[in-house]
Amino acid sequence: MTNPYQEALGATLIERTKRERIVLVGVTLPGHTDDDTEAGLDELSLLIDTAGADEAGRIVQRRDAPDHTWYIGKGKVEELRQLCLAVDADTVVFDNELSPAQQYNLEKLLGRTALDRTAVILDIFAQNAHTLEGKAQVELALLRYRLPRLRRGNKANLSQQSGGVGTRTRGTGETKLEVDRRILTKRISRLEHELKELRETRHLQRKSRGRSGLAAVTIVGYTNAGKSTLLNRLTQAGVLVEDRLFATLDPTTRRLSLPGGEPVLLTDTVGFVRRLPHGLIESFKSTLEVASEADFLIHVVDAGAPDPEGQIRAVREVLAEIDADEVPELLVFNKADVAPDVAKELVADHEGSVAVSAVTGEGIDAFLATLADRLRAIAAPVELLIPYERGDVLAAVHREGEVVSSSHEDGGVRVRARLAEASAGRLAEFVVGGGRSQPSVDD
Ligand SMILES: Nc1nc2c(ncn2[C@@H]2O[C@H](COP(=O)(O)OP(=O)(O)OP(=O)(O)O)[C@@H](O)[C@H]2O)c(=O)[nH]1
Ligand SMILES: [Mg+2]
Repeated sequence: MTNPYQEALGATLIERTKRERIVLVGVTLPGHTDDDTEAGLDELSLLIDTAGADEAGRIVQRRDAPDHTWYIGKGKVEELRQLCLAVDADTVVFDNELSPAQQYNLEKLLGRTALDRTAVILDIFAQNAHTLEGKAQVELALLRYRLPRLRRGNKANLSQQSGGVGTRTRGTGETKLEVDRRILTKRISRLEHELKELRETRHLQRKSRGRSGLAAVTIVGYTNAGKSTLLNRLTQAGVLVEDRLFATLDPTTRRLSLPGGEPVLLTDTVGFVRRLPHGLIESFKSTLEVASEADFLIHVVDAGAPDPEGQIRAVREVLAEIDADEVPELLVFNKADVAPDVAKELVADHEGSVAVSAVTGEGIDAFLATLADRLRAIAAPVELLIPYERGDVLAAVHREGEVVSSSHEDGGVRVRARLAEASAGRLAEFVVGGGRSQPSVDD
């Protein structure tokens, strides 16, 4: 049986009839170090393993800019070809994004499939999507990726697969490539339309949930940080947990009772990764809305990962891209059982954060108490007057709390914001009114 994603990705998909052998290619561009490139390739290697293939070797090059034709230099392409022959590799994968033309030129010269990081991530998503909405979102992302890559004589030409379409157009002067483009474009608008309808249904559901008065709390974080494990520990949700990247694609929501507080709706969702393809973010809008429309984010970080701070930055970049960077967040350093010292250091470096182990349960009670406290504070905005030159304070308020309104005055920016007690305490010199004793604006 043909996999629909195989059709969608055509010749660019990783074979799954056997484990492919893949050579990785990394390029160090100005502003980056060779260590950055190696770390990127280590992660790409994990992504490839998750997609069902094996790393057979790697090649790196330092460049001032990508080569227009092959991304790497012509000599390096020859070196790459030799390596592929030596290690018997079927495919090469670049950690950097290849243009459709570069991909084509590389394939011609190497005589092998050339992919980039985006294609690998799309491939994993395609394997892990289970719900109607998840599948539609993945297919849309795949088609958008494939459209500019369609070319004459493609291995998987749509007009051949859909039987007869090519024949019908014979004589109308329309080339097969044009027919393929038309089929893809039509399917893309159909999916966009379906997804729009699904989003609208979801909005209605959210509205009725809003009436129930429960706060919406969403667990976000780098892929494999332990988000699903945490949801399971807190709510016995029974969500699939795996030591794989992007095990979760479709959101799961459960009710959680907090100590001495109102119950909240807790949602586990898709994880993020460095340089998450923009097209994928675009296509996953409806899934990602569980983060941008949440009242509060639990940002789970794997304290045992090679570069937790880099993962935090990567997650915040995606959050900014989906307009979720102003939702208040609580940083939770997970896997404290495997990296207790690092977890302690990270907590010390990030005010208001906590360390837990979702597996052993260590730190979970303190985490729940902090969460309850932060959520109570959400209902109590304070007013701050921040001098214009204190951009750092304004940034901290945005990061640690939720800004309700802001206006410009002679002395600075007047901001009404919901802040946790700890943050409000630390910023006390800028507080001019409001506070926990005042009724909330939503009351
Ligand atoms: N030692 C240890 N392992 C953990 C902890 N939490 C999660 N893990 C492991 O980390 C791996 C990933 O856990 P998940 O809960 O699937 O992570 P996730 O963030 O939901 O990952 P994706 O859905 O793939 O983005 C699994 O092998 C878990 O058993 C923890 O506190 N300690
Ligand atoms: Mg998960």
